[in-house]
Amino acid sequence: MAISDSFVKEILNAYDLPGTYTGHRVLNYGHINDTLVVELDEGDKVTGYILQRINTNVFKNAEELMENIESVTSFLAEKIRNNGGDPDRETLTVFHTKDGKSYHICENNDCWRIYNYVSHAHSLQFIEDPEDFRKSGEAFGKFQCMLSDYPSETLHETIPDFHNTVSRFSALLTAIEQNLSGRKDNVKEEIEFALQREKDTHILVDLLEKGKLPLRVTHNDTKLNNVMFDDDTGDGICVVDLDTVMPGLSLYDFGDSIRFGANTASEDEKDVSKVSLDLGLYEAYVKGYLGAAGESLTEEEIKYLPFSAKLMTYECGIRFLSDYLNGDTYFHTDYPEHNLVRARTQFALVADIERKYDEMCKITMKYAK
Ligand code: GN1
Ligand code: MG
Repeated sequence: MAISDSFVKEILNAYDLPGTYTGHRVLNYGHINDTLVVELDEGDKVTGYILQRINTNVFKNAEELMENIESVTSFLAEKIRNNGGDPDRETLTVFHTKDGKSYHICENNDCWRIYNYVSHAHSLQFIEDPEDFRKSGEAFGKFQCMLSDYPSETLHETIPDFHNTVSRFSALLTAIEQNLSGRKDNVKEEIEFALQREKDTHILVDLLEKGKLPLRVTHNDTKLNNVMFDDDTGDGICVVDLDTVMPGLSLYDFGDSIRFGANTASEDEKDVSKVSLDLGLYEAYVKGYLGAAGESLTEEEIKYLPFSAKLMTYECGIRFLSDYLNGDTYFHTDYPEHNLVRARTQFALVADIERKYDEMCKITMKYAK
């Protein structure tokens, strides 16, 4: 994504931020939105801001999306303030345009928003030290707790059925049936792998329907790179990427974190023999997450933690596979087989989780109180 300075200036012009624009850099980690850090020179200091293009193909209603984010971040800011924390570093803040809007629509119809840039902090794409993963578990556990009394009925469902694995499975069946990309014959093995596990897709959805798992306000996209770590302490200080904060299951958040962070390979590793579930990392996350959120979780939720890791990995795999079959219309891709490579890593991880499942259950119970 190349964005010209004049384009950035056009967006900044809609806002009333102090200082003179001196340049920007691209942050290219997400698969959905485009993100830049822009710098404004205020004379005695330079302030960074996050400038982000909302993917309106994925988030159809920017108004509702931003309403959710503004109200969740104000709620969090107040809690952080009351706890003696610093809301400028511990949560996102949405800046308003000169005419009071939470996003700006450019002449070309692009939709952009501006957030504070969390300074003296960094994100991680890969875990090297298990302690970092424990801290990320702690950050998401705390996030979950802080939102436990948020009135969930006031939130819009920014993407309906986002983690409904039964719907995701039926979307896969449609993608196979339609074969819009004509690639179906390349992925017979992957399709077979996905179809064999259909029964898993009903488990959490059924428990929720029967009232055996509580509906909470959850993040729903708890990838490692959605936590900002303090440069000095290494603590996970701020949870970002709040587009999918909606009512959901705590298990979606736990499972998705494991899927991404406890994999010994990256999400788009081409050599699937490098993919495996690192039990040490699994343990580190369980420890951090249960340490921060444990009290608020039910026995049933804790019992399904290992399963959620398998299910969220499977779900992500079938989403990548569906997008590959549909002709790469959803996730950003860097090369034609990118979604297939991603689907393969997810399925390899599912297979490894199946092998290590009993061990994962034992580890989980060790930290359950
Ligand atoms: C997308 O934007 P990003 O990269 O944080 C996706 C997640 C997937 C993830 C896979 C709104 O997240 O659901 O798990 O890619 N977000 C959306 O890496 O679909
Ligand atoms: Mg995201």
